[in-house]
Amino acid sequence: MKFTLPQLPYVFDALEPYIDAKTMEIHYSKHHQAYVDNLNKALEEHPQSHANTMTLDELIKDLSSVTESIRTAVRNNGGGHYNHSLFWQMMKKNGGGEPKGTVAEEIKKKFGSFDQFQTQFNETAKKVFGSGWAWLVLNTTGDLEIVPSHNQDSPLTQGMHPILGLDVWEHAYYLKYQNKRPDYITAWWNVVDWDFVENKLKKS
Ligand code: MN3
Repeated sequence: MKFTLPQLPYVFDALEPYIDAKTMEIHYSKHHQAYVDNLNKALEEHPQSHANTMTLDELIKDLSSVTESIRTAVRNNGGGHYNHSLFWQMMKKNGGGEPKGTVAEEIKKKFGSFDQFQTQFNETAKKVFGSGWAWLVLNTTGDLEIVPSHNQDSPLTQGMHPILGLDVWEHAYYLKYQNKRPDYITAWWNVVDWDFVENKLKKS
């Protein structure tokens, strides 16, 4: 199976001023492309591997069944491809605000209020040491939970379903925010696509 870069659902400057056009362009067309290319390369070098017959979801869900010699490459690059493909869809121009519908109800039920949820999510995102992500997931018992992940690991590998995720790798914000990750996190809430999150929750 040959993987390809999915179309970005908006133009590079759509999320300005919160996410600048240059960062979006490099993040999508260089970083994400590299994950796709390196995933394909690892699989091509092992044409006999069962991994070549698996979908991206299957690879990430079932990393342990991937041939050991390419498991790390699939974990990092397949994870990068999977996470970024989701991340682009979790944002939109004129997004943000507070969620409605099921997501809003479930967040309130689990975290007490949207503010409390946001505070806890922000803390998790700030505390990721080095490169990684902060996620809102449906955990293995079907509850909402906020979890971090390192590098390009996906909660999917742990049997959880990511509903919303924030890339806190420096490549996601350094051009505009430099060392000020908290400012990037605060700005990012303005572009969250809660409709996508709602649909993701219903399908998970
Ligand atoms: Mn990234």
